[in-house]
Amino acid sequence: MKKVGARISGRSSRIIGRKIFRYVRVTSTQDKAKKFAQKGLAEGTVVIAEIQTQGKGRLGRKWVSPKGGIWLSVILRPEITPMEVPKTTMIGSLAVAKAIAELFRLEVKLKWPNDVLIRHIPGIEFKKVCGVLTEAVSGIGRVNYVITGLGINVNNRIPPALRDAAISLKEATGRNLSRQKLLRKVLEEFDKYYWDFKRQGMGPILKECKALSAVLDREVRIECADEIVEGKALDIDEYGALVVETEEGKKRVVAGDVTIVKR
Ligand code: BT5
Repeated sequence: MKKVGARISGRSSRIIGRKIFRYVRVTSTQDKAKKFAQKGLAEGTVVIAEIQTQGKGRLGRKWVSPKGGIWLSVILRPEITPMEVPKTTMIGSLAVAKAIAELFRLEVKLKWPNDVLIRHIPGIEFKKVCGVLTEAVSGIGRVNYVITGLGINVNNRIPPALRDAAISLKEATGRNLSRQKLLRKVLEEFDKYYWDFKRQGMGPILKECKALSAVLDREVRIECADEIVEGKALDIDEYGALVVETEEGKKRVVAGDVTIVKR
């Protein structure tokens, strides 16, 4: 594992990205960031790599991470309970969605709980451009630290097996993009929303997430760890849970994989 230009600092961020550790190749930026967090490195520290050899999705799934994308993890130390951890996923995905929308004028949506989707032509399907992975280490009733990982397909190639559901920004815009510019914008947005969250809680952030939601008001099928929930997605509550109107009444779902049921 090679470290290049570690500790690039001096940006005007308040928290996120005050220290950035850059690597050419790592197993996963999540693991690097976790080690740094255990050593006591500050909130806002970012670990970024050109290539991940064992990029991680949720539930032990793989995240394809070749050269050309943005693969990064951020150390957060919010004063929250374990139940509130999904809030950090919302903050991270909103930051990416905003950065993409502003820089590239693409239509963006958030697919609960952790995907950012884009489309470049009206009428075609939205596809996944970014996935967010949040891992927390908690003590009794209190979160010790959170590692929020952002995987953004920028100029990287998408393997054929994923092309039905995944897209890169290069494909959507038709050109090679500056990863440095996007990285700066993502960290800036993350910093802004995280700062807002610390000062005012989730209120305004939740409102923005709901406005961009791809699932609200839609008929959904959610595969959870031990059940399948079907019904109409009614709301996202302030803990980041999805509220679904099912045949048996309202259900609150904390995590799962959503399929939007087309009618
Ligand atoms: C996620 O999981 O979407 C979370 C992805 C987080 C990746 C970042 S990169 C930096 C940091 N370091 C890591 O090791 N991870 C984080 P999930 O919702 O479980 O989606 C995983 C599924 O997305 C896979 O099973 C594939 O179907 C699909 N997938 C894999 N690679 C992809 C890619 N590059 N783009 C779009 N979809 C992908």
